[in-house]
Amino acid sequence: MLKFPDGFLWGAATASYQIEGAWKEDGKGESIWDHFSHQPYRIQNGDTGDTACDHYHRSSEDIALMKSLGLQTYRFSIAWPRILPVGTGPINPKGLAFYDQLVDHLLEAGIIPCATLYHWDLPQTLQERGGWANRESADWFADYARVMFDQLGDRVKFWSTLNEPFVSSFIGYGEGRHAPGIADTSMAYQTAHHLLLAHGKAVQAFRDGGYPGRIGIVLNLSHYTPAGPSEADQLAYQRVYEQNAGLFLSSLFKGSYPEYLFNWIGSTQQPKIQSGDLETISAPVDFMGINYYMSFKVAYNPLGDLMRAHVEQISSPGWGQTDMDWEVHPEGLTAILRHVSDNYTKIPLYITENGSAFPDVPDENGFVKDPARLNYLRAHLTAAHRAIEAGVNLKGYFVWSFLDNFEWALGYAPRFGIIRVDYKTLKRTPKQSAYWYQQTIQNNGFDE
Ligand code: IFM
Repeated sequence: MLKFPDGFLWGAATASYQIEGAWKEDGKGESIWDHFSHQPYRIQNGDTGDTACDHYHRSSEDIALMKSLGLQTYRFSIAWPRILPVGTGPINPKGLAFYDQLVDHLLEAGIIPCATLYHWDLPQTLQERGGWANRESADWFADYARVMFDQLGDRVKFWSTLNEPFVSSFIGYGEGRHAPGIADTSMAYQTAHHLLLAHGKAVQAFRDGGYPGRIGIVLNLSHYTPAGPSEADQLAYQRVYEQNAGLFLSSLFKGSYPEYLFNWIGSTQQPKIQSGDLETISAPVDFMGINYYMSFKVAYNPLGDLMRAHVEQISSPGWGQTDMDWEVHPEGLTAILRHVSDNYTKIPLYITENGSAFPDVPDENGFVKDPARLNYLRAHLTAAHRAIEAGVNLKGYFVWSFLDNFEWALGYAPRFGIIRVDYKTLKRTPKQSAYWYQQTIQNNGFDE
Protein backbone atom coordinates (compact mmCIF):
# COMPACT_ATOMS: atom_id res chain seq x y z
CA MET A 1 0.00 0.00 0.00
CA LEU A 2 1.21 3.49 -0.84
CA LYS A 3 0.86 5.34 2.48
CA PHE A 4 0.89 9.10 2.82
CA PRO A 5 2.52 10.88 5.78
CA ASP A 6 0.45 11.21 8.95
CA GLY A 7 -1.60 14.39 8.87
CA PHE A 8 -1.73 14.52 5.05
CA LEU A 9 -4.94 16.42 4.30
CA TRP A 10 -7.53 14.98 1.91
CA GLY A 11 -10.13 17.23 0.35
CA ALA A 12 -12.14 18.25 -2.67
CA ALA A 13 -12.61 21.63 -4.32
CA THR A 14 -15.27 23.72 -6.05
CA ALA A 15 -15.78 27.39 -6.93
CA SER A 16 -18.71 29.71 -6.32
CA TYR A 17 -19.78 30.52 -9.89
CA GLN A 18 -19.37 26.91 -10.96
CA ILE A 19 -21.76 25.45 -8.38
CA GLU A 20 -23.81 27.99 -6.45
CA GLY A 21 -26.48 29.23 -8.84
CA ALA A 22 -28.87 31.75 -7.18
CA TRP A 23 -27.22 34.35 -9.33
CA LYS A 24 -29.46 37.20 -8.32
CA GLU A 25 -30.93 36.00 -5.08
CA ASP A 26 -30.82 37.50 -1.60
CA GLY A 27 -29.25 40.75 -2.71
CA LYS A 28 -26.37 39.31 -4.74
CA GLY A 29 -24.92 41.67 -7.33
CA GLU A 30 -24.07 40.74 -10.91
CA SER A 31 -20.64 39.24 -11.53
CA ILE A 32 -18.55 39.40 -14.70
CA TRP A 33 -19.43 35.76 -15.29
CA ASP A 34 -23.18 36.44 -14.98
CA HIS A 35 -22.72 39.24 -17.47
CA PHE A 36 -20.51 37.26 -19.84
CA SER A 37 -22.53 34.05 -19.84
CA HIS A 38 -25.70 35.97 -20.60
CA GLN A 39 -24.22 37.15 -23.91
CA PRO A 40 -24.85 34.99 -27.01
CA TYR A 41 -22.12 32.57 -28.10
CA ARG A 42 -19.78 33.26 -25.23
CA ILE A 43 -20.47 29.84 -23.68
CA GLN A 44 -20.98 26.48 -25.35
CA ASN A 45 -24.70 25.62 -25.68
CA GLY A 46 -25.61 29.00 -24.21
CA ASP A 47 -25.09 27.57 -20.71
CA THR A 48 -24.97 29.91 -17.72
CA GLY A 49 -24.28 29.57 -14.01
CA ASP A 50 -27.76 30.90 -13.16
CA THR A 51 -28.71 27.66 -11.43
CA ALA A 52 -25.53 25.57 -11.76
CA CYS A 53 -25.67 22.83 -9.07
CA ASP A 54 -27.94 24.99 -6.92
CA HIS A 55 -25.45 24.58 -4.11
CA TYR A 56 -26.71 27.86 -2.63
CA HIS A 57 -29.88 26.02 -1.62
CA ARG A 58 -28.36 22.58 -1.16
CA SER A 59 -25.24 23.21 0.87
CA SER A 60 -26.47 21.08 3.79
CA GLU A 61 -27.03 18.12 1.50
CA ASP A 62 -23.61 18.68 -0.06
CA ILE A 63 -21.86 18.87 3.30
CA ALA A 64 -23.60 15.64 4.37
CA LEU A 65 -22.19 14.03 1.22
CA MET A 66 -18.71 15.35 1.99
CA LYS A 67 -18.97 13.89 5.46
CA SER A 68 -20.15 10.52 4.16
CA LEU A 69 -17.10 10.38 1.87
CA GLY A 70 -14.81 11.25 4.77
CA LEU A 71 -13.47 14.49 3.30
CA GLN A 72 -11.19 16.16 5.82
CA THR A 73 -11.23 19.54 4.15
CA TYR A 74 -13.33 21.39 1.58
CA ARG A 75 -12.01 24.13 -0.69
CA PHE A 76 -14.72 26.56 -1.79
CA SER A 77 -14.67 30.10 -3.08
CA ILE A 78 -16.60 33.15 -2.01
CA ALA A 79 -18.61 35.12 -4.57
CA TRP A 80 -17.45 38.70 -4.02
CA PRO A 81 -20.73 40.20 -5.42
CA ARG A 82 -22.74 38.16 -2.90
CA ILE A 83 -20.90 40.01 -0.14
CA LEU A 84 -20.48 43.43 -1.74
CA PRO A 85 -23.07 43.63 -4.53
CA VAL A 86 -21.32 46.53 -6.25
CA GLY A 87 -17.84 45.46 -5.22
CA THR A 88 -17.16 48.17 -2.65
CA GLY A 89 -19.29 49.85 -0.01
CA PRO A 90 -22.42 48.34 1.54
CA ILE A 91 -22.26 44.74 2.74
CA ASN A 92 -25.09 42.33 1.90
CA PRO A 93 -25.90 40.59 5.20
CA LYS A 94 -27.65 37.66 3.49
CA GLY A 95 -24.57 36.90 1.39
CA LEU A 96 -22.39 36.97 4.45
CA ALA A 97 -24.85 34.71 6.27
CA PHE A 98 -24.61 32.09 3.52
CA TYR A 99 -20.84 31.64 3.98
CA ASP A 100 -21.12 32.00 7.73
CA GLN A 101 -23.47 29.03 7.84
CA LEU A 102 -21.45 27.08 5.32
CA VAL A 103 -18.37 27.38 7.53
CA ASP A 104 -20.31 26.49 10.68
CA HIS A 105 -21.86 23.45 9.03
CA LEU A 106 -18.49 22.30 7.72
CA LEU A 107 -16.99 22.57 11.18
CA GLU A 108 -19.94 20.71 12.71
CA ALA A 109 -19.29 17.95 10.17
CA GLY A 110 -15.60 17.89 11.17
CA ILE A 111 -14.46 19.32 7.81
CA ILE A 112 -11.77 22.01 7.68
CA PRO A 113 -12.93 25.03 5.65
CA CYS A 114 -10.47 26.25 3.05
CA ALA A 115 -11.76 29.51 1.53
CA THR A 116 -10.65 31.14 -1.72
CA LEU A 117 -11.44 34.83 -1.92
CA TYR A 118 -11.39 35.13 -5.70
CA HIS A 119 -12.18 32.41 -8.20
CA TRP A 120 -12.97 34.75 -11.11
CA ASP A 121 -16.41 36.23 -10.30
CA LEU A 122 -15.56 39.93 -10.03
CA PRO A 123 -18.53 42.23 -9.37
CA GLN A 124 -19.66 43.59 -12.75
CA THR A 125 -19.83 47.13 -11.33
CA LEU A 126 -16.08 46.97 -10.74
CA GLN A 127 -15.58 45.78 -14.32
CA GLU A 128 -17.36 48.91 -15.42
CA ARG A 129 -14.71 50.83 -13.48
CA GLY A 130 -11.96 49.02 -15.43
CA GLY A 131 -11.86 45.73 -13.54
CA TRP A 132 -8.39 44.36 -12.81
CA ALA A 133 -6.93 46.77 -15.36
CA ASN A 134 -7.61 49.57 -12.88
CA ARG A 135 -4.86 49.78 -10.26
CA GLU A 136 -7.48 50.58 -7.63
CA SER A 137 -8.63 46.96 -7.95
CA ALA A 138 -5.87 45.96 -5.53
CA ASP A 139 -7.43 48.13 -2.82
CA TRP A 140 -11.00 47.06 -3.65
CA PHE A 141 -9.86 43.48 -3.19
CA ALA A 142 -8.02 44.14 0.08
CA ASP A 143 -11.13 45.86 1.49
CA TYR A 144 -13.32 42.92 0.49
CA ALA A 145 -10.76 40.49 1.94
CA ARG A 146 -10.84 42.39 5.24
CA VAL A 147 -14.65 42.01 5.39
CA MET A 148 -14.27 38.25 4.98
CA PHE A 149 -11.39 37.94 7.45
CA ASP A 150 -13.45 39.84 10.06
CA GLN A 151 -16.46 37.64 9.47
CA LEU A 152 -14.88 34.19 9.12
CA GLY A 153 -11.32 34.66 10.34
CA ASP A 154 -12.03 32.98 13.67
CA ARG A 155 -13.08 29.75 11.91
CA VAL A 156 -11.45 29.46 8.49
CA LYS A 157 -8.08 27.73 8.77
CA PHE A 158 -6.84 28.18 5.20
CA TRP A 159 -7.34 31.30 3.08
CA SER A 160 -6.30 31.54 -0.55
CA THR A 161 -6.32 35.02 -1.95
CA LEU A 162 -6.58 34.21 -5.68
CA ASN A 163 -7.24 31.14 -7.75
CA GLU A 164 -5.08 30.97 -10.88
CA PRO A 165 -4.28 34.65 -11.54
CA PHE A 166 -2.73 33.53 -14.85
CA VAL A 167 -6.17 32.48 -16.09
CA SER A 168 -7.89 35.65 -14.86
CA SER A 169 -5.36 37.81 -16.69
CA PHE A 170 -4.24 35.90 -19.77
CA ILE A 171 -7.50 34.10 -20.61
CA GLY A 172 -9.84 36.83 -19.34
CA TYR A 173 -7.94 39.89 -20.66
CA GLY A 174 -5.37 38.40 -23.07
CA GLU A 175 -7.41 35.92 -25.08
CA GLY A 176 -10.93 36.93 -24.11
CA ARG A 177 -12.17 33.35 -23.86
CA HIS A 178 -13.21 34.04 -20.27
CA ALA A 179 -14.96 36.98 -18.66
CA PRO A 180 -14.61 39.88 -19.14
CA GLY A 181 -13.84 38.80 -22.72
CA ILE A 182 -11.06 41.24 -23.57
CA ALA A 183 -8.28 40.36 -26.04
CA ASP A 184 -5.40 42.72 -25.33
CA THR A 185 -1.97 41.34 -24.45
CA SER A 186 -0.62 44.39 -22.70
CA MET A 187 -3.74 44.53 -20.57
CA ALA A 188 -3.13 40.90 -19.63
CA TYR A 189 0.30 41.79 -18.19
CA GLN A 190 -1.12 44.81 -16.41
CA THR A 191 -3.98 42.84 -14.87
CA ALA A 192 -1.57 40.10 -13.80
CA HIS A 193 0.39 42.75 -11.92
CA HIS A 194 -2.72 44.20 -10.30
CA LEU A 195 -3.95 40.76 -9.29
CA LEU A 196 -0.60 40.04 -7.66
CA LEU A 197 -0.68 43.42 -5.95
CA ALA A 198 -4.20 42.65 -4.72
CA HIS A 199 -2.91 39.37 -3.32
CA GLY A 200 -0.07 41.16 -1.52
CA LYS A 201 -2.41 43.77 -0.03
CA ALA A 202 -4.80 41.09 1.19
CA VAL A 203 -1.91 39.24 2.85
CA GLN A 204 -0.93 42.51 4.53
CA ALA A 205 -4.50 42.99 5.78
CA PHE A 206 -4.52 39.43 7.10
CA ARG A 207 -1.25 39.93 9.00
CA ASP A 208 -2.39 43.31 10.36
CA GLY A 209 -5.62 41.76 11.64
CA GLY A 210 -3.79 38.96 13.50
CA TYR A 211 -6.29 36.31 12.41
CA PRO A 212 -5.50 32.77 13.51
CA GLY A 213 -5.57 30.95 10.14
CA ARG A 214 -3.01 30.64 7.36
CA ILE A 215 -2.92 32.47 4.08
CA GLY A 216 -1.57 31.58 0.65
CA ILE A 217 -2.26 31.73 -3.06
CA VAL A 218 -3.23 29.14 -5.69
CA LEU A 219 -1.43 28.97 -9.05
CA ASN A 220 -2.17 26.77 -12.03
CA LEU A 221 1.20 25.27 -12.84
CA SER A 222 1.97 22.96 -15.71
CA HIS A 223 5.24 21.19 -16.22
CA TYR A 224 7.11 22.70 -19.20
CA THR A 225 10.11 21.28 -21.00
CA PRO A 226 12.04 22.33 -24.10
CA ALA A 227 11.24 20.22 -27.18
CA GLY A 228 14.92 19.85 -28.03
CA PRO A 229 18.45 20.91 -27.09
CA SER A 230 18.78 23.77 -29.60
CA GLU A 231 19.19 27.27 -28.23
CA ALA A 232 16.05 28.30 -30.14
CA ASP A 233 13.95 25.68 -28.34
CA GLN A 234 15.55 26.41 -24.98
CA LEU A 235 14.74 30.10 -25.27
CA ALA A 236 11.23 29.48 -26.55
CA TYR A 237 10.72 27.25 -23.54
CA GLN A 238 12.06 29.96 -21.24
CA ARG A 239 9.65 32.57 -22.62
CA VAL A 240 6.63 30.30 -22.31
CA TYR A 241 7.63 29.06 -18.86
CA GLU A 242 8.24 32.59 -17.60
CA GLN A 243 4.93 33.88 -18.92
CA ASN A 244 2.87 31.03 -17.48
CA ALA A 245 4.70 30.29 -14.26
CA GLY A 246 7.80 32.43 -13.70
CA LEU A 247 5.85 35.68 -13.77
CA PHE A 248 3.92 34.54 -10.71
CA LEU A 249 6.46 32.35 -8.89
CA SER A 250 9.30 34.78 -9.24
CA SER A 251 7.36 37.87 -8.16
CA LEU A 252 5.79 36.03 -5.21
CA PHE A 253 8.89 34.24 -3.97
CA LYS A 254 11.82 36.30 -5.27
CA GLY A 255 10.34 39.77 -5.40
CA SER A 256 11.15 40.32 -9.08
CA TYR A 257 9.62 39.74 -12.49
CA PRO A 258 11.46 37.48 -14.99
CA GLU A 259 13.99 39.68 -16.77
CA TYR A 260 14.23 37.70 -20.01
CA LEU A 261 10.45 37.70 -20.53
CA PHE A 262 10.19 41.41 -19.77
CA ASN A 263 12.96 42.25 -22.24
CA TRP A 264 11.27 40.06 -24.83
CA ILE A 265 7.84 41.65 -24.54
CA GLY A 266 9.36 45.13 -24.47
CA SER A 267 8.25 48.32 -22.83
CA THR A 268 4.92 48.63 -24.66
CA GLN A 269 3.65 45.38 -23.16
CA GLN A 270 5.32 45.57 -19.76
CA PRO A 271 3.00 46.42 -16.88
CA LYS A 272 3.30 49.71 -15.06
CA ILE A 273 4.82 49.00 -11.70
CA GLN A 274 5.22 51.43 -8.82
CA SER A 275 8.01 51.36 -6.29
CA GLY A 276 7.18 49.08 -3.38
CA ASP A 277 4.80 46.89 -5.44
CA LEU A 278 7.13 43.91 -5.57
CA GLU A 279 7.79 44.10 -1.81
CA THR A 280 4.03 43.97 -1.29
CA ILE A 281 3.61 41.07 -3.71
CA SER A 282 6.42 39.03 -2.18
CA ALA A 283 5.31 39.34 1.44
CA PRO A 284 5.74 35.85 2.93
CA VAL A 285 2.78 33.48 2.69
CA ASP A 286 2.09 30.39 4.80
CA PHE A 287 1.40 27.90 2.02
CA MET A 288 1.03 27.63 -1.71
CA GLY A 289 -1.63 25.80 -3.69
CA ILE A 290 -0.80 24.18 -7.01
CA ASN A 291 -3.47 23.23 -9.54
CA TYR A 292 -2.04 20.63 -11.87
CA TYR A 293 -3.64 19.25 -15.01
CA MET A 294 -1.06 18.89 -17.80
CA SER A 295 2.44 19.22 -19.19
CA PHE A 296 3.86 20.82 -22.32
CA LYS A 297 6.91 20.72 -24.51
CA VAL A 298 7.92 23.93 -26.18
CA ALA A 299 9.64 24.42 -29.53
CA TYR A 300 10.70 27.57 -31.35
CA ASN A 301 8.16 28.60 -33.97
CA PRO A 302 9.02 31.67 -36.05
CA LEU A 303 5.35 31.96 -37.02
CA GLY A 304 4.09 31.75 -33.45
CA ASP A 305 2.46 34.63 -31.59
CA LEU A 306 4.35 36.98 -29.27
CA MET A 307 6.17 34.05 -27.64
CA ARG A 308 7.35 32.64 -31.03
CA ALA A 309 6.71 29.18 -29.71
CA HIS A 310 4.95 25.99 -30.60
CA VAL A 311 3.48 24.52 -27.42
CA GLU A 312 2.40 20.91 -27.46
CA GLN A 313 0.90 18.77 -24.72
CA ILE A 314 2.88 15.81 -23.43
CA SER A 315 1.02 12.56 -23.01
CA SER A 316 2.10 9.50 -21.08
CA PRO A 317 1.58 6.18 -22.86
CA GLY A 318 -1.72 4.39 -22.33
CA TRP A 319 -3.90 7.41 -21.58
CA GLY A 320 -6.47 8.73 -24.01
CA GLN A 321 -7.40 12.40 -24.05
CA THR A 322 -9.82 13.73 -21.48
CA ASP A 323 -13.09 15.42 -22.40
CA MET A 324 -11.24 18.74 -22.46
CA ASP A 325 -8.87 17.38 -25.14
CA TRP A 326 -6.21 17.44 -22.45
CA GLU A 327 -3.47 14.82 -22.51
CA VAL A 328 -2.61 13.01 -19.31
CA HIS A 329 0.91 13.19 -17.89
CA PRO A 330 1.08 12.32 -14.17
CA GLU A 331 4.91 12.49 -14.13
CA GLY A 332 4.58 16.21 -14.73
CA LEU A 333 3.04 16.58 -11.29
CA THR A 334 6.15 15.14 -9.61
CA ALA A 335 8.28 17.39 -11.79
CA ILE A 336 6.43 20.63 -11.06
CA LEU A 337 6.31 19.96 -7.32
CA ARG A 338 10.06 19.33 -7.28
CA HIS A 339 10.66 22.38 -9.43
CA VAL A 340 8.78 24.68 -7.04
CA SER A 341 10.45 23.16 -4.02
CA ASP A 342 13.96 23.28 -5.52
CA ASN A 343 13.72 26.76 -6.99
CA TYR A 344 11.24 28.85 -5.06
CA THR A 345 10.01 27.84 -1.63
CA LYS A 346 10.01 25.24 1.11
CA ILE A 347 6.71 26.37 2.64
CA PRO A 348 3.93 23.74 2.76
CA LEU A 349 2.50 22.97 -0.66
CA TYR A 350 -0.97 21.66 -1.36
CA ILE A 351 -2.32 20.26 -4.60
CA THR A 352 -5.41 22.43 -4.55
CA GLU A 353 -6.86 21.03 -7.80
CA ASN A 354 -6.31 17.91 -9.83
CA GLY A 355 -8.83 15.81 -11.67
CA SER A 356 -10.29 15.10 -15.06
CA ALA A 357 -13.37 15.21 -17.22
CA PHE A 358 -14.14 11.92 -18.91
CA PRO A 359 -17.32 10.92 -20.73
CA ASP A 360 -19.57 9.58 -17.97
CA VAL A 361 -22.37 7.14 -18.70
CA PRO A 362 -24.84 6.88 -15.82
CA ASP A 363 -26.88 3.73 -15.25
CA GLU A 364 -30.65 3.92 -14.61
CA ASN A 365 -29.96 5.03 -11.02
CA GLY A 366 -27.53 7.74 -12.02
CA PHE A 367 -24.49 5.74 -10.90
CA VAL A 368 -21.35 6.23 -13.00
CA LYS A 369 -18.59 3.67 -13.23
CA ASP A 370 -15.59 5.82 -13.99
CA PRO A 371 -12.45 3.70 -13.96
CA ALA A 372 -10.66 6.27 -16.14
CA ARG A 373 -11.14 9.03 -13.55
CA LEU A 374 -10.24 6.65 -10.74
CA ASN A 375 -7.02 5.64 -12.54
CA TYR A 376 -6.27 9.28 -13.22
CA LEU A 377 -6.55 10.12 -9.54
CA ARG A 378 -4.47 7.09 -8.52
CA ALA A 379 -1.73 7.92 -11.02
CA HIS A 380 -1.53 11.56 -9.93
CA LEU A 381 -1.53 10.66 -6.25
CA THR A 382 1.29 8.20 -6.96
CA ALA A 383 3.15 11.05 -8.67
CA ALA A 384 2.48 13.28 -5.66
CA HIS A 385 3.82 10.57 -3.38
CA ARG A 386 7.03 10.42 -5.42
CA ALA A 387 7.49 14.12 -4.83
CA ILE A 388 7.07 13.62 -1.08
CA GLU A 389 9.68 10.85 -1.18
CA ALA A 390 11.98 13.27 -2.96
CA GLY A 391 11.63 15.69 -0.05
CA VAL A 392 8.88 18.03 -1.27
CA ASN A 393 6.90 19.56 1.61
CA LEU A 394 3.53 18.47 0.21
CA LYS A 395 0.80 18.51 2.83
CA GLY A 396 -2.47 17.74 1.12
CA TYR A 397 -4.51 17.05 -1.99
CA PHE A 398 -7.87 18.35 -3.23
CA VAL A 399 -9.73 16.58 -6.04
CA TRP A 400 -11.19 18.80 -8.71
CA SER A 401 -14.04 18.57 -8.38
CA PHE A 402 -16.41 17.58 -5.63
CA LEU A 403 -19.40 17.95 -8.00
CA ASP A 404 -19.87 18.05 -11.76
CA ASN A 405 -20.20 21.74 -12.48
CA PHE A 406 -20.12 24.69 -14.90
CA GLU A 407 -16.83 24.43 -16.80
CA TRP A 408 -16.58 28.09 -17.87
CA ALA A 409 -16.56 28.60 -21.67
CA LEU A 410 -17.47 24.93 -22.15
CA GLY A 411 -20.57 25.08 -19.98
CA TYR A 412 -21.85 21.84 -18.48
CA ALA A 413 -20.47 19.48 -21.14
CA PRO A 414 -17.26 18.39 -19.38
CA ARG A 415 -17.89 16.62 -16.09
CA PHE A 416 -15.07 16.82 -13.56
CA GLY A 417 -16.98 15.71 -10.46
CA ILE A 418 -16.46 12.64 -8.32
CA ILE A 419 -20.17 13.17 -7.70
CA ARG A 420 -22.55 13.18 -10.63
CA VAL A 421 -25.06 15.99 -10.85
CA ASP A 422 -28.16 15.37 -12.92
CA TYR A 423 -28.72 18.91 -14.17
CA LYS A 424 -32.44 18.30 -14.71
CA THR A 425 -33.24 17.05 -11.21
CA LEU A 426 -30.09 18.32 -9.47
CA LYS A 427 -29.77 14.91 -7.86
CA ARG A 428 -26.27 14.09 -6.63
CA THR A 429 -24.90 10.56 -7.04
CA PRO A 430 -21.35 9.63 -5.97
CA LYS A 431 -19.42 7.97 -8.78
CA GLN A 432 -17.18 4.93 -8.45
CA SER A 433 -14.19 7.31 -8.12
CA ALA A 434 -15.83 8.94 -5.07
CA TYR A 435 -15.97 5.59 -3.29
CA TRP A 436 -12.36 4.88 -4.23
CA TYR A 437 -11.39 8.28 -2.84
CA GLN A 438 -13.35 7.55 0.35
CA GLN A 439 -11.30 4.35 0.85
CA THR A 440 -8.09 6.22 0.08
CA ILE A 441 -8.86 8.80 2.74
CA GLN A 442 -9.76 6.11 5.25
CA ASN A 443 -6.49 4.25 4.63
CA ASN A 444 -4.40 7.38 4.13
CA GLY A 445 -3.19 5.64 0.99
CA PHE A 446 -4.13 2.99 -1.56
CA ASP A 447 -3.00 -0.26 -3.12
CA GLU A 448 -0.80 0.41 -6.10
O1 IFM B 1 -12.86 24.20 -13.61
C1 IFM B 1 -11.58 24.73 -13.56
C2 IFM B 1 -11.36 25.53 -12.29
O2 IFM B 1 -12.30 26.52 -12.13
C3 IFM B 1 -9.99 26.16 -12.29
N1 IFM B 1 -8.99 25.19 -12.59
C4 IFM B 1 -9.17 24.31 -13.70
C5 IFM B 1 -10.53 23.66 -13.64
C6 IFM B 1 -10.74 22.72 -14.84
O3 IFM B 1 -10.65 23.42 -16.02
